[in-house]
Amino acid sequence: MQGGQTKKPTSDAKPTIASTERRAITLLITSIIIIKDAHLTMAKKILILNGPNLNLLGTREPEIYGSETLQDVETLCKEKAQDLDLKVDFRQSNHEGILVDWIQEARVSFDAILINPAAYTHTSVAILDALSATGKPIVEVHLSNIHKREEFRHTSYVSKIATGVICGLGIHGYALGMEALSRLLSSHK
Ligand code: DHK
Repeated sequence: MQGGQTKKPTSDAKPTIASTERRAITLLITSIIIIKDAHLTMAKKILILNGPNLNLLGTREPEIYGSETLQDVETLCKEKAQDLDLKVDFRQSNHEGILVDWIQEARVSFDAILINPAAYTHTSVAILDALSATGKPIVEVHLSNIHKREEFRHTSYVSKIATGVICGLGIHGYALGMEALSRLLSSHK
């Protein structure tokens, strides 16, 4: 180079170590941003559990529990999940141990739990302990207003750990519970 001329960079010029490092760092930062965004936009998974006798919904004391079936409740929850961009897994069991196993599964496979423990609400320390061990947001839902009913239904073991409780609003309570969980999950990103 003479007379103050600067050398034009040519396209076949070999990248210096510094520029290679810069490119690698840019690539790394871009990948981190993409992975973080993907994680934030990934649909959250809610486990919806129903306890004993809820398989009989629609025919069981409709004056208390309503005329909708458990299938209707599942359909409502799946529609609500689409609106809220959530994934749901909807299950029912008449067996306490099966409900405990499913709650334990939620420790690694779900972000939150919506549960109608039915009669186990008032009796099950095992379900309370399993829910406590998840460390996840939990909404307890009841179709009927348990506080307007027999004395023994006024106590809920599950309420001792639940983030929130909804009762007395029929199957609409499930949709409200899902909205509450959606809000809780989006504020815990
Ligand atoms: C359902 C049951 O089966 C009862 O045992 C609970 C609850 C109330 C409900 O209202 O959904 O006491």
